[in-house]
Amino acid sequence: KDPLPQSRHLATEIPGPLSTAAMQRRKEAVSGGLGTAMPVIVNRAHDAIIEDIDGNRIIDMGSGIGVVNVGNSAPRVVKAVQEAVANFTHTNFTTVPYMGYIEVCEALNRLTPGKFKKKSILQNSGAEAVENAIKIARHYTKRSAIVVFEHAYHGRTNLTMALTAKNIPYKDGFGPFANEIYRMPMPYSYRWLGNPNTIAQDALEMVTHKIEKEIGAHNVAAILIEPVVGEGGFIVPPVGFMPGLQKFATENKIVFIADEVQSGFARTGKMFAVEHENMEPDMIISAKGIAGGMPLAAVTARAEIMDSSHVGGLGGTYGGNPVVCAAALAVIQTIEEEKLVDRAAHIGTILVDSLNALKAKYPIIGEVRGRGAMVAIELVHEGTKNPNPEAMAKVIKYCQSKGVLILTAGTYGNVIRFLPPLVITDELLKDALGVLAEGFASL
Ligand code: PLZ
Repeated sequence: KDPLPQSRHLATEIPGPLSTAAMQRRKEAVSGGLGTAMPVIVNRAHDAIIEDIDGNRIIDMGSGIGVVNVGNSAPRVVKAVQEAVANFTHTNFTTVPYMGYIEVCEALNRLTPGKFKKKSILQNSGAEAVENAIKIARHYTKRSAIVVFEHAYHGRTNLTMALTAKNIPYKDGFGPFANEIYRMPMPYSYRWLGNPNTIAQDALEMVTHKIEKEIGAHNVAAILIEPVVGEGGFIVPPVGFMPGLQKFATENKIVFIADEVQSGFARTGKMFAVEHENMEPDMIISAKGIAGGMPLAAVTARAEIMDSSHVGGLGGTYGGNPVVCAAALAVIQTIEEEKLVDRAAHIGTILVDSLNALKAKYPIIGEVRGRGAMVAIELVHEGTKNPNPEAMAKVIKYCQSKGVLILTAGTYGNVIRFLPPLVITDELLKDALGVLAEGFASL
């Protein structure tokens, strides 16, 4: 098969006639509860280019929501999956174990920060891993309260909906929700009303005071936080906040859990985003980037926490399926051999420089923020901080019409987020940013 050229190409209008016809079939056959970011049908995708069925080549600035960090159909992943599936498709790890599962756990225990003995468990989705993390922390501490934050996203299952902050679209009408979940203020620097110079300390005092007075620290099983808040709009907690929180957790025998589903696996210019503050969480949740698009998620924690459940207390039919484990091992090899952690930092520099130049020109860009190749801009009305989702929608639509796929985010629906595959060439990245600049000029 011809390799897919890593360049943008418009063969038709976007969406083209074949995609438009297929989207009509989708409308008839598929639940209306699912959204569509870009109404084209993919034919194939390699590295940072998605080719649709009309022959358009689209630059992928979203990586399938931060999943194909190693690129779409990365060669090592394709080979590993093909070999694994030809060997055996499934036994269930708790029925007849296999080496791939063990090796992925060994790799996670090695790659996650923390100079203590760790163990892991594998699941199918980020939400399922978050559910397991909470189960394990509750079992270990024999406590029930869970502390989460404003703007958080942790999934769409019943428990993880309760952990997630935003009502529309994630929760509305889907309750009742699980109890014993307590939501705390998130120090969102751009929108913080207090003293900008003492946000981390002030927020820490506020949160720990609330935990002590409103819940009782001795009732708290876990504090769950995204080291870079993902769906909520790429909010980076101010430096010092998370380490302070973890110190409080440790003092009170609370399990400190980092949800690195979106921020992990090389995305932020570190293997895990907590490494930016030299943190060693008790527990880390991985998914998305871990297996190059194959469904895999994991919980990694201190061995004593992971071993506290009784035998048979944890499990699942597919979790850590052999084919998916082979993909994960190939992803880890790719990240290490292609030095994608450094590459993420490099991409981040290009993104931030280019977006800051745009911000200087267009006052509706209120803030440029993020870590590594996890960067966003927040759009506001000129001279205010009032969210500007209309401008966001127009810019995104313009980019799509020119063959650039860019994702959105944010509690106020006004954040444009950049999560390109880490193998994207500088040339392709700059082309996409050029189209984005045209999008702002077109407003
Ligand atoms: N934790 C931090 O970002 C998934 C959601 C897409 P799953 N984010 C993308 C959508 O609209 O459904 C996510 C996340 C963080 C957990 C999850 C959940 O991961 O694999 O989607 O279950």
